[in-house]
Amino acid sequence: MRGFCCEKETRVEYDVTSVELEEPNISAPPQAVRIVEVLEETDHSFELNADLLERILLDPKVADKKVAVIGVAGPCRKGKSFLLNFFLRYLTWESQADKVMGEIVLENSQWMSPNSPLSGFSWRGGSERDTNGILIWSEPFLMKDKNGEEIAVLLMDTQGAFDSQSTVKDCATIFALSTMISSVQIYNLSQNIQEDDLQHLQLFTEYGRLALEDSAAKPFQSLLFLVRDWSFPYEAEFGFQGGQRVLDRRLKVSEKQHAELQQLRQHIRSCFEDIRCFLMPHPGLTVATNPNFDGKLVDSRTEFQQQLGVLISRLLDSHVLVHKEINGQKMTCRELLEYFKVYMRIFKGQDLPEPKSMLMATAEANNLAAVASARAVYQREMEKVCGGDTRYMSTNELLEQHDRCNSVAIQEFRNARKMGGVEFSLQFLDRLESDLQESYENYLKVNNRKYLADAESLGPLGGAIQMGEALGGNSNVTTRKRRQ
Ligand SMILES: Nc1nc2c(ncn2[C@@H]2O[C@H](COP(=O)(O)OP(=O)(O)OP(=O)(O)O)[C@@H](O)[C@H]2O)c(=O)[nH]1
Ligand SMILES: [Mg+2]
Repeated sequence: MRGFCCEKETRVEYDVTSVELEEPNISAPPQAVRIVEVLEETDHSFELNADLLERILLDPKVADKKVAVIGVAGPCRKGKSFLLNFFLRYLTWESQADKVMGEIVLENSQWMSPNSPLSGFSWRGGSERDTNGILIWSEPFLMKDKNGEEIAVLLMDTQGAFDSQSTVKDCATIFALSTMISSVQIYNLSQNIQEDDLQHLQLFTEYGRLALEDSAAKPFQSLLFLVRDWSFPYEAEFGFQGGQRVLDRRLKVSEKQHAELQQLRQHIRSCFEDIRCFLMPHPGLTVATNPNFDGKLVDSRTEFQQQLGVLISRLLDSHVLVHKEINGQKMTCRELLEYFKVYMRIFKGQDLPEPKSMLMATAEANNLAAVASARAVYQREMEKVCGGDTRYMSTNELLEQHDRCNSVAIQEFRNARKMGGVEFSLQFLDRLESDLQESYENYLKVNNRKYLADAESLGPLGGAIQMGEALGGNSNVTTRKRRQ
């Protein structure tokens, strides 16, 4: 693994800025650029800044090089952009080292530069979300992979999930896109891996999987659970090893578990080729709470600095760097661009179902269940009086029976305990009414067929009498308009 010497630290200026420009000109310094924007002011649609992405990925320096994409995603306000800036630092140092120092082995820790304020991807303290959409660093870094081939490394930052301005669809789309584009997706979590974290991962990856063509292969590549502020090193030590133990426990499937829990775990395992976990210590109160903290590592706990060094130098180690692959093919930057455009088109289109919050999904499910049992009540009651085995009855009589059974069924629906509130329920009531009307029309047809069959069995005279009755009494053998 390559290291860096102190000389470098004084000579090399970080060529980074925290400004996110939409349209950098050719000579602008490298910077974080927003390639996917969520139009929150209007309809929450997604816009790809294709020109910008083309300029980055079709740059002749990288266009036909294989690519690795490191993406960070997860709940908002948990230090994602902050972390990514250290990746940026590492890569900046390494690319400078290549230029200036050639193959000289340098001290590893110098890229951490304890007294430099942290810049690059926009980050900040406070409770309000910061990152919007998806950003990448405008200059891919060139590294050599284990075979000595040059590979372009892209860093990708994403909007945090579950902030107060994003819909479930926004969160699912951002997370899914990031999972589909990354070769290593970092799932950044705070304190622990909890069941709800796994449920969200399931929801988001399932959404991504829907957007992909069916294929036998696992759809996504490497997933790293990154647990920040891990406070139980006496149970599992910081780093990859302790992380693996926690992960094994969380993803363990046992027969004693409820089927739902087993399924969730199987789903996650089936989505990724490789799943790891890293436990990070707490960085100290200055990092977590001081509004004037500007990102200097010297203000963080030594333990945190050490583990940051371990994590980043391991993930970006050229011997283990994960190439971006799609269907088993290693992607070049040029190819990745095309995939990006296709994925965006899918997410912008109308084909994908709307992902829902857990409450909405549950409320919808139990409203639908209430519709189904009310419909069953209607059928049961109607079958008793005008089912296939019963005799023909006049249309008025049938209508009366329908009105009676309809009321019983509607009452059944109203009495059922349902989640989601009254307003939400109304659309299901509407649906029930239209289902019942449809059923009534079927009963009416069956009844009319009985009438014809009876008429035939009575012969020409009886038939004429019955026809006369029907025409005189109730010739209106038609359907009634649905009442509002
Ligand atoms: N407790 C804790 N705080 C951290 C850690 N790393 C960074 N922070 C702080 O977390 C705050 C938010 O950092 P950001 O990088 O902007 O967080 P983010 O996840 O990108 O936030 P959004 O873009 O809004 O989703 C900053 O005050 C950081 O100093 C960590 O490991 N633990
Ligand atoms: Mg951020």
